[in-house]
Amino acid sequence: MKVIKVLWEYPPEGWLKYNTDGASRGNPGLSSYAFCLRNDRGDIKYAEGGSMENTSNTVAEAKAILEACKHCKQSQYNQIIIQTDSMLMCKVLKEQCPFSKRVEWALKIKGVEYEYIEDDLQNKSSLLLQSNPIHKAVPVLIHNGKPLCESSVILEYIDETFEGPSILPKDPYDRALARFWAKFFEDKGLAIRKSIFFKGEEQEKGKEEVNEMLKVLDNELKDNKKYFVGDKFGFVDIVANAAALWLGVLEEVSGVVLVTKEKYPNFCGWRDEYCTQNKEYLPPRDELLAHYQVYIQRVVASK
Ligand SMILES: N[C@@H](CCC(=O)N[C@@H](CS)C(=O)NCC(=O)O)C(=O)O
Repeated sequence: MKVIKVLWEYPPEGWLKYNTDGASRGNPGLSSYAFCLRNDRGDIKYAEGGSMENTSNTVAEAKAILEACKHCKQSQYNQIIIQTDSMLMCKVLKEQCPFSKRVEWALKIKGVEYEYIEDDLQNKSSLLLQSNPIHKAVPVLIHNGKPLCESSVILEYIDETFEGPSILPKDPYDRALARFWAKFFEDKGLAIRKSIFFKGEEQEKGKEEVNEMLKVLDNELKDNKKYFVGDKFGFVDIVANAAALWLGVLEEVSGVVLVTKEKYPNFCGWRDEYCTQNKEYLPPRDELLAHYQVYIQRVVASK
């Protein structure tokens, strides 16, 4: 038997750390949750635990995190780290922004080493607010100490700044076409959100617009066309990540049906191929599903 020792690490100076755990005897079975809070010297400041009705291990892990968050909010702490041993809960809580994934994708194509800093969009960091004061959104690329915002702008910057395979086509006409299609995808973002997260008339309008988008794409992708511009993977294909993967996941978690093989066979064929060919640059579908199952509940609860 191989034993790997995992050492508990002190939080940085001035920070507090919650360690949470949940367990069930059987799945589902009698369950319990617990968490404890330590300061930067490792002293225990608070600990709590409780039993739960018959439930699963994951629900018990989630409850432990939730109770730690409630305690943190009541105590008005703001420099805190929550550590869980549940891989699934880490995946569920991890940010899964398609726009940020585009930037990481481009950096990987160019072979650029980078540091990824995740932000809490419910409680945005001062780094994010200072770097993107206009939109207050991720992604932001900080290069040579200077911030850049908007994923497609960042992709063009990466292409022009770093050596490696080109992302935009070399030919000016193809470059213009690439920008046209990238804008097309960007302009449909709000309609996708409306069709999934809104209700009533706004949702119907969103669905109509998404259907128009799918009709256009289905026509564009006829004859087994693989790439949007020319015969090489590039800029538009990276920007198309949300339509290729996120859209289907959002449909599944919301129950809203927009894409069917009968209506959009070319789009579906392209999408399947895209997800297989670009696996290494896309998050696993089950992780996205787990994330958006929780996300959609938060959106519904906030309305
Ligand atoms: N057009 C922007 C969209 C960026 C965007 O919407 N990011 C989302 C996360 S996926 C965000 O940070 N939203 C801000 C918020 O939730 O307050 C881009 O392409 O970079």
